[in-house]
Amino acid sequence: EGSMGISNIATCTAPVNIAVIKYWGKRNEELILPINSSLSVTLHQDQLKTTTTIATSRSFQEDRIWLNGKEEDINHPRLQSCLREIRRLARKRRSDGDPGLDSTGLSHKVHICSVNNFPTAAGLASSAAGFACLVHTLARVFGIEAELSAIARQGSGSACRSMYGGFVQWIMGHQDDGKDSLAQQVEPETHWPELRILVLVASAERKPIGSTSGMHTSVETSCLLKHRAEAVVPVRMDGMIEAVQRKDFPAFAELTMKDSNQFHATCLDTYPPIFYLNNVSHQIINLVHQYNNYYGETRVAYTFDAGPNAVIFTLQEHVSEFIQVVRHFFPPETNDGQFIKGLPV
Ligand code: 2P0
Repeated sequence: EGSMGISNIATCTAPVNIAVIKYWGKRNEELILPINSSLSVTLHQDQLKTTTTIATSRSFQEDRIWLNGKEEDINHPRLQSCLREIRRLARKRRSDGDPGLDSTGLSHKVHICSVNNFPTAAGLASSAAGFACLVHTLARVFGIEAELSAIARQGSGSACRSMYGGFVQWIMGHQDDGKDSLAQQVEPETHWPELRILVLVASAERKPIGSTSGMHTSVETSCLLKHRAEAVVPVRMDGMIEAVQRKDFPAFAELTMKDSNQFHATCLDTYPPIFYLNNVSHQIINLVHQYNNYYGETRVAYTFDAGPNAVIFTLQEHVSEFIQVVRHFFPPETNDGQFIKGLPV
């Protein structure tokens, strides 16, 4: 550590999470407080993930950030929220008498460098892994050990769920200050080792309507969304937690598909309507139902976020057969619906 040197540096990774009970709609846009709770599965660290390195130094003149090698605007309001909240915790820790930080560390500027190992903005939850990783790495650099999901939430709602592994719920909370709007692990990553996730890429294009503005319009215009948040999701959250705890695949799968379908129905109910699914997505939905129907049991489930790419849940014993079926109906050379990756959860 010299006068021009790095005073502190940390590198962390955070994985993408896939929601099986969807978050769509905010009651407070600044604090990012949702209108309903949600539940997701966090992937393993070595799969779709963000890696972030953060350094602090007294020689840094200002806070700066690079995303996938390109410098971006540090004044992004949500980025500023995360930086402000972490520095607030660090100051509090020092004023509480913890010697974890030297007296100058707090005034040091940060340089942030973040990379994804998957294409951004193809509806594969890059902001979730990105903000989870940012907040976790900042906490490392500033020596903070606290509940961080409420800070990650202020970067991107779904990011709070990537702060934990395994099966995670984001409890919507009821307070106006958002202190009770937190992520909580339902079961750890070791709980259901047979569960598998596949991603079927129907299009790698950037989605036409981002989640933040899409859900804003839905809250303003969709009465189906209001009904969903008030009457449907609370019941589904209980059912999903029970299905996960019992490792009941058919119950888990049915709720997952119904919730994906209802989310996309609320997009259609939005005015003007939002279309995230394409023809390939619809064909995959049909294929999954025909496959399950053929066996007379629910072996495979789909879910779609704010884009046309399918995320498939199944059990290890059915993975290779289902991939063969997908390859048969979507041969890579004749169709843009190409299979990319089989991911153990
Ligand atoms: C989810 N999605 O639960 C849902 C399902 C997309 C569809 O969370 O405005 O990027 O940053 O809070 O978290 C995408 O929304 O939105 C999302 P902001 P976010 O995964």
